[in-house]
Amino acid sequence: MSRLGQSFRRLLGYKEMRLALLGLDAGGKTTTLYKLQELFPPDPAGEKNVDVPMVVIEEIHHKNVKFRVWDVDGAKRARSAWRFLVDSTDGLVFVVDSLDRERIDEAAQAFHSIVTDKSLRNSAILVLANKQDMKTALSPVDVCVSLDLHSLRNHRWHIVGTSASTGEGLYEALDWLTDTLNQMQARGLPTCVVGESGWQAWF
Ligand SMILES: Nc1nc2c(ncn2[C@@H]2O[C@H](COP(=O)(O)OP(=O)(O)O)[C@@H](O)[C@H]2O)c(=O)[nH]1
Ligand SMILES: [Mg+2]
Repeated sequence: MSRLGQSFRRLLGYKEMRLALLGLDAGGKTTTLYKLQELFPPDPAGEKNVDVPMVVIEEIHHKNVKFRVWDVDGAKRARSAWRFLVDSTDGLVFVVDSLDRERIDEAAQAFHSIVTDKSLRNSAILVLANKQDMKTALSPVDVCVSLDLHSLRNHRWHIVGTSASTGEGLYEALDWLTDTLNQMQARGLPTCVVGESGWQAWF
């Protein structure tokens, strides 16, 4: 966005939305978070880098939206806590390690157990088939089939092949999310659920 465009945005005011980055450990969540922050830097005055146990929170800006992005621990022992951390989440970004064929079913199971949680019933769902820079990666279509995304009936969802290392796919991914959430809100649809998981919207 041009400087002039940015100044107008500031006058009009940004919307604030929350994203949760979830997925098995080592899929590329933290690498994605910092690549997103490089591509979509936050306002210098914005708050950033809040660390609480299991979560790193960073801000990114795209179009008219300031996103607070929660990078949540994906280790097995931490997954049962995901549902307590997704209060007020407008967009779920589920990062899949497309190289890890052995754990693709485990990723699918983890995905479905969180996506059906009532705290995410209004959220837009973005799946990143990450590590596409590697030749042996499963394609986004393979990941879509493995996660059985077509079975999702009550969510707006999208899948993009990405590389958190190179940034490939991240513009398309964030564009989809920003445009989808803006459209939902313009139609008066809710994009999150507040205060049902027991974890209050502190951040
Ligand atoms: N080749 C490749 N490696 C990646 C990519 N994203 C992450 N990695 C690597 O995968 C490992 C785990 O990444 P990390 O972001 O820590 O995963 P997290 O546990 O989900 O936060 C690290 O060694 C990263 O460098 C990617 O798109 N391509
Ligand atoms: Mg991490």
